[in-house]
Amino acid sequence: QKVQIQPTPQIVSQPSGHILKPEEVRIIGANSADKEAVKLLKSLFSISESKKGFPIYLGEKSDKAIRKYKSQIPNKAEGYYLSIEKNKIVVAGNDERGTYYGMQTLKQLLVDGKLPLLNIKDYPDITARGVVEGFYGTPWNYEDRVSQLKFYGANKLNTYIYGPKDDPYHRSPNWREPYPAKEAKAIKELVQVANHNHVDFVWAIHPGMDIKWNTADRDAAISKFEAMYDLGVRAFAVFFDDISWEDSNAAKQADFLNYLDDNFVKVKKNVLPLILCPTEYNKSWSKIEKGYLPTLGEKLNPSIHVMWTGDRVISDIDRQGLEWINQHIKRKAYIWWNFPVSDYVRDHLLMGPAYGLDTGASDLMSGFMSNPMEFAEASKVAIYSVADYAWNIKAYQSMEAWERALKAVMPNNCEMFRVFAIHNADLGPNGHGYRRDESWEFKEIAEKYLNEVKSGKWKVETIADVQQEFIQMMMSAKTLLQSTDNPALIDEIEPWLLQFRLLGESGLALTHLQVALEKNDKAYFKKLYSYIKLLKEEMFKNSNSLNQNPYQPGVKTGSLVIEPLINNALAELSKQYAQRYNEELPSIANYIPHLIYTNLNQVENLPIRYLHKTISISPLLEVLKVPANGYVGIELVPEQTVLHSKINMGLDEFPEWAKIQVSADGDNWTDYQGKYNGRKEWVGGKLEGLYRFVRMVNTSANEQECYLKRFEVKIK
Ligand code: LTM
Repeated sequence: QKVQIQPTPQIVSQPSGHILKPEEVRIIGANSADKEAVKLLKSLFSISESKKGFPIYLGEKSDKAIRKYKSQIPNKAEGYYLSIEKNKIVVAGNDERGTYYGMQTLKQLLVDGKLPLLNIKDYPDITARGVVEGFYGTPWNYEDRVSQLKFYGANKLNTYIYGPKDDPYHRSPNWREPYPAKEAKAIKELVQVANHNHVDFVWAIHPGMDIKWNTADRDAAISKFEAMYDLGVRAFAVFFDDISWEDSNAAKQADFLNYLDDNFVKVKKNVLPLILCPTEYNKSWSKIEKGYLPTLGEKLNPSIHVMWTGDRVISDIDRQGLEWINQHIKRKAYIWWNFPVSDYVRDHLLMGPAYGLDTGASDLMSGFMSNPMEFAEASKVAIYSVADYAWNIKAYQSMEAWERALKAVMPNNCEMFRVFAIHNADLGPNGHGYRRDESWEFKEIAEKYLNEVKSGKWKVETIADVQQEFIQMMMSAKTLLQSTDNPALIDEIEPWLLQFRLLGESGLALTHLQVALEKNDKAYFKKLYSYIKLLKEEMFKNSNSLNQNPYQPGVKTGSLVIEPLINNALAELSKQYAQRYNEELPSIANYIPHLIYTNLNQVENLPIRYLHKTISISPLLEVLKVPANGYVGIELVPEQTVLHSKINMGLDEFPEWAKIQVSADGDNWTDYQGKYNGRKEWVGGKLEGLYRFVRMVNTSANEQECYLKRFEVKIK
């Protein structure tokens, strides 16, 4: 019998049989043991005071009840010893949290009324493990957070950092103000839920957009911390990410943090060490010669943690990168892992495995936090895996963790959920250039099928394999849409399920086009082709009505393998039709000819969107650095009449250093005149003649900074 424990424990003995769940248990140590562990135990067994009850020894290493087992307990924070024998059970923690985690393991081991006979010595590799709710977009709601905190407790994650970018009381404009009563009450309750689940609720402040480096603002931060302390918060973070580099003076940031540390954290005594997210939070943005990170390393009080996203904003985490940062900050990096966050690819879901994490780096990190999607329930697939990784790094296997995560999140319809997840893993082209594998079990078949379609020599088995996948997609969508397994999850992913079903259906219809060609049935081919067109139209409609957000609106699914397969095979089959019947069919594959036009690495991979004759660049969330002669814009293919253009650089006034220009050939440029509107956007009107390029260019001699909140061109 194989025992399955999440996260993967450090040392487990081979089970030597099992015992039946005792009818009644007697807790030895209930009065001194961790209260939450006792509660959990009481929820699993019926409790008896009588001597006949099956004995369960419960408590921490200093407790009398546990004294005999003290030497068995790993001498590690949050570690525990668990032993299940024929005549007794021992759950002994190195500390309270250890006992609680031991109980969580016992809970998992109780399957079908049986318990395996074994013993476990277990402890986490990384001190702080959890989630930073640090994304842009709609913050999680109260129910999401309650469900998350319970999930963390069950998966032995001990930290939740509250820092949603779109909470105005976390960031500007209201970081100095206390929360209104309703929000304050919700936070107070959440802190209590966190405590019940042994999760440290860390409240983060993000003052960097408008902070003044003076006493008034230092004290404003302390007052805010005091207000949060009154709500029960006992752990704090300060974020300086995604602010203008001009405000990112390391010495001033370090002074600010030390001030909060000396005058608040250390004074309170029961507050955990501060956490800082610096402005240079990844290697690709770091200019060591300018001294930002080394200054933090030198000046910050040693107890303050420093967050780090890796070699890039969105990045794998490896030993080499960790060694690099640790030497500069003079402490172990506290990882802010930007996965499965999707705030820069909001039309995609990131449901694939959590891979790219070094399994030999446990000694180099002080914390590991996952930044999730705005879809809380869907994010649990990745969070489950992060819990496994951060607990037992050497043993981590991303695929195996992923399979278990799917079961944990969708226990009854797990197989159908797997079909959905496997085809919804990649992010599509994006500004960070971060991609994930997708449809990995189907890729080869897809390639084979497309080659056979192209050569006209197809095999029945290949078609059958492809049809099976498309039918599975349809079944998956339908089953999940009707599933009551995890209603909150289905609610979040419904737009993608609807789209997934249509994609499967169009794929299935596509395979019948071949049959029609084979039978030389022109009329049937045309009917099928129109049907696929209808399906595509419905998908287009979905993309323009569901998941509408100002960044990447719409719903993309199966975008790495399935969708291109369908489009390519469709183009090929309509070509074959045209050759055979000498009749062109209208193209129904969606293809955008227009391109981003830039010489800046930071934006060269940003996707382009084309809707209602408007071409737009997918907005950038971080600060854009524009060197002298740097430009960003749109290439219109072929050249077009420009009706209007709108550019939002997130600046109060149109900057002197920039010009908006147009060109027909990319060599000769004309200034494009426009006006700043009330929404701080530059707007240019209709242009005479045809143009191929519209761009914003830095005409000054120095590097400049701005945002890229909107860049769109409407054509005739
Ligand atoms: O990554 C950090 C430290 N900051 C922001 C996050 O808030 C955001 O969610 C991610 C992904 O877009 N990128 C950031 O720069």
